[in-house]
Amino acid sequence: MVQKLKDISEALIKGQAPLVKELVQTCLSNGVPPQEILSEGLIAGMNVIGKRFKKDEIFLPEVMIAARAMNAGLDILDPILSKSNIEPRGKIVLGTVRGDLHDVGKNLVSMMFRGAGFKVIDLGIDVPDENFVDAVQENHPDILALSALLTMTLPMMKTTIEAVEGAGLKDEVVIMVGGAPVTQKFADQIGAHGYAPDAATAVDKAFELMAATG
Ligand code: B1M
Repeated sequence: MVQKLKDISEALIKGQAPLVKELVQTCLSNGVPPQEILSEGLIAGMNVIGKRFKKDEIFLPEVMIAARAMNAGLDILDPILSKSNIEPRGKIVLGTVRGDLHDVGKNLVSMMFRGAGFKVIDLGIDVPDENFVDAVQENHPDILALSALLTMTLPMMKTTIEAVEGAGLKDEVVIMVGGAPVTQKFADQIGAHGYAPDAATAVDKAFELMAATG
């Protein structure tokens, strides 16, 4: 079965979604624990993709295709994992801020987070401040992750953080921001706890921030 888990990683790296699906099913039918399939098959494969992407060895299309294959596997494991009460590594509320319709980067970040074992509550695009606040109140996430692609929508990150603060939730959740026009300096200026320039770094940053806040 160890070979089958390696096969899942390989198929994911090659972006073979139907094969990933089939291999995950086979492993489950053979009694491999879903957590093992997730960590040693899917996450192991996605880690390779994340590293290659970071080093510019592969590019966006390969990442998106691999992410789709990852999701094909996750779709099968998701209901089983939640049923068996296996704790996710953390909970993240994620969305693209108000006025911004770009979702490719956010989706990629979401897939990377999911690939690293986080439960992601994805609010979608054009998300008003109050929806972020409601989602934090309802879900008690470890991290609130905001994405923006337009210079014009950057101020919405600030208003969202102010809304979270206004609702008395700023000390309860770590706020992370990212997207092409976002910089570390901007993140500091608006009072975000963390910034990541890309999807692979976003995962590292999420773990770092969670470790720092205990
Ligand atoms: Co728009 N658009 N767009 N667009 N668009 C840009 C962003 C732009 C740079 C193009 C340009 O002019 N060169 C420009 C913004 C300029 C600026 O403000 N500085 C722009 C503009 C102006 C507009 C419109 C205003 C155009 C118009 O209507 N006149 C309009 C605005 C609509 C709106 O949002 N209200 C608009 C519309 C659109 C489409 C709808 C056509 C389409 C979006 C489709 C979709 O998302 N479903 C679109 C697209 C595709 C782009 C470009 C071409 C590509 C964006 C993309 O998907 N990149 C873009 C030009 C470009 O980036 N080259 C452009 C790939 C993606 C993987 O990268 O999103 O950067 P990215 O995500 C990265 C990182 O940023 C980071 O990780 C990701 C992966 O590594 N990241 C995070 C993202 N979120 C993160 C969160 C994190 C951490 C990291 O933590 C929470």
